Amino acid sequence: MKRLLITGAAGALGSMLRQRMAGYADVLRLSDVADLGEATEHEELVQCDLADGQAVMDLVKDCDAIVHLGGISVEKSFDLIEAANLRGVYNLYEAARAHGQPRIVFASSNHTIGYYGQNERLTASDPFKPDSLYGVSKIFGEAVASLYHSKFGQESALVRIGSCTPAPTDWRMLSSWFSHDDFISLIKTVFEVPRLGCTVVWGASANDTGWWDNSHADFLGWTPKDNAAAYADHIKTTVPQPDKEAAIAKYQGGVFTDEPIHKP
Ligand code: NAI
Ligand code: 15L
Repeated sequence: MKRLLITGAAGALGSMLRQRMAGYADVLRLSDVADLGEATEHEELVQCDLADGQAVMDLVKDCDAIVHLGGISVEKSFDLIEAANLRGVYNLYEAARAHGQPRIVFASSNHTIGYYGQNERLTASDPFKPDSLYGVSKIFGEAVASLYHSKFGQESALVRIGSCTPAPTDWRMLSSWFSHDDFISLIKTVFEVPRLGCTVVWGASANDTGWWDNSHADFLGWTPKDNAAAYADHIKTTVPQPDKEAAIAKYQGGVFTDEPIHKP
């Protein structure tokens, strides 16, 4: 691959991918509204706001594939979410349409379905149950991806990421954890399979107590390798078990269900 674009490259997952995906493409084009530091030899740095349509149009030019991580990643006021996550994702898909339709990994979220109980098991066909305006914005992103697939043939992976961290750190993450290695192997699979379509993938490792069924996406040939169960003894002996009525123990989206509607 010649040029891979990563948006949100100054963030937690973007910084990880900046390191771990170096060498996957001839050039990594890294973008964020925040400062990205110094470019290495095989990097291009573009500081821009995803809400700026012309800037995003220029950003996507000449890219062969996109990992779209940029945007608000927690619950915030509607104004902030509207600019970065609604307008931002529209700008990205319009730019992709203008520039040869590179494949897109869209970082969706478990907060699209966060109000399901932790005693429920979901498939990709289950209806949305967002737990926040943030979750609603990810549903909007998935809908834009679906529209551009039906209308123009744009291919995307809609990765409903659980909790993508170096290791699980609480009881909920024994089910929602997505290891960095598994995320990277998924991204590579998405860019290498002959046919992607517009496919939802639950972004979770092979956790013993997982909630989400990825069998609809078996055709991708992707299998997560890590399992949060390897950390279960450590978590159960070091992290107090939450009350079963607490949001973090009751809902798949955890504490996001406790969030108010934020005002600017
Ligand atoms: P993060 O908040 O660390 O990174 C997001 C980046 O987007 C930040 O560097 C921020 O400056 C940038 N950004 C925000 N608004 C922008 C705008 N208007 N224009 C350009 N850039 C903007 O989030 P993290 O954890 O790295 O997550 C990356 C993506 O994955 C996010 O879209 C998040 O919603 C999604 N995700 C992450 C999960 C996780 O476990 N880390 C779980 C589910 C989804
Ligand atoms: C997300 O969507 C957030 O971006 C991340 O910060 C975590 O809160 C994650 O979900 C999670 O649910 O653990």
